[in-house]
Amino acid sequence: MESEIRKKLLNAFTTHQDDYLSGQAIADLLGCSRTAVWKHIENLRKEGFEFEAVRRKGYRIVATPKKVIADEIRYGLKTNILGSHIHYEESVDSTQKVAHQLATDGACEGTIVVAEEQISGRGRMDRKWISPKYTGVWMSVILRPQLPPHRAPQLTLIAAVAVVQAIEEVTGLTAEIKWPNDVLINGKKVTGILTEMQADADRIVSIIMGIGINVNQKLEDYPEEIQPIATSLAIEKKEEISRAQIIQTLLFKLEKLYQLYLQNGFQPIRILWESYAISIGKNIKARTLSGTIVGKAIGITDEGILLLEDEAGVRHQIYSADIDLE
Ligand code: BT5
Repeated sequence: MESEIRKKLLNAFTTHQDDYLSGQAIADLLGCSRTAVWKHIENLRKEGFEFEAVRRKGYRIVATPKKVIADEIRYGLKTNILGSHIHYEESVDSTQKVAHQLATDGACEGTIVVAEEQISGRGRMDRKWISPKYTGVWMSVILRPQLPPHRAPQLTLIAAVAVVQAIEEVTGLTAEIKWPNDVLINGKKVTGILTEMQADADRIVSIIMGIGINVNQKLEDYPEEIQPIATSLAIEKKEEISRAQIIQTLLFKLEKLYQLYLQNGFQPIRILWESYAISIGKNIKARTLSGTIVGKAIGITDEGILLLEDEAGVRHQIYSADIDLE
């Protein structure tokens, strides 16, 4: 369907959500015949919109598509770079895998990969990320910062700040960050971030920033073992949330923070990150590959590394770990 007509039609329905719109009113609005109106409505039905049609009253939208079609993300997207290319898939192994391939093939900065479902969604260290169909934001963003590889972990922290801000703006819910890559609401995980990179010895070639946000899952949609630790925006807010709106707001926040970071370095991000972090100032247990360290989380360094002070007052720099709050 021509995009202008589609936009006008959807606008008319969303501004008259509880009323019926007569075929004639729509025809007048679009400047077309009533037969053409019927055709446009049929096209929207094919996209997954559901209408109730009542004689002498007209049409009313009763359900919007479950899909986050690329168009829905594009309209109203206020970014310059992020989302300039949207690669949309119904089902993938992992959006990370698709994005890696696109990046290798030369995809430009800001290209995003969004899927309705991931069959083998990935967490860190080969763990699984549960990504059921039509429920969450399963997205990978390709970035090409001109930076040395050791700065890549900072990008995970930027993503976490952007997620917290986007969740807050769209839903009003307060989310918190657990170092390095978890976003929690009421102590349960609502988002995981996986930052991977392609790099030469001295510079980043591309960053593949994977973000998984649980949006409309119900608790029973999760396998039993993660039910105690996972939540979704809909569970917390007690209403369905638009995934397209989450993506748009997230990309907007992410772009702003990314530009701030490229211009002014990590310091301003660090301050924001620490203001949203739950673990800072608390006693934590850091499970690293080389052992477990218990102590107080002091903050993060300008590199984005976690600083932990043990009982003897010795400071440890934690590069990679799973954190338990004591
Ligand atoms: C993460 O790993 O939290 C990173 C998750 C990144 C997912 C995104 S989605 C788009 C892109 N494409 C991908 O394939 N991945 C990225 P980690 O910190 O290792 O946490 C993984 C652990 O979180 C699992 O072992 C489970 O315990 C738990 N988990 C799995 N699925 C979950 C979900 N949907 N919600 C909450 N917790 C989950």
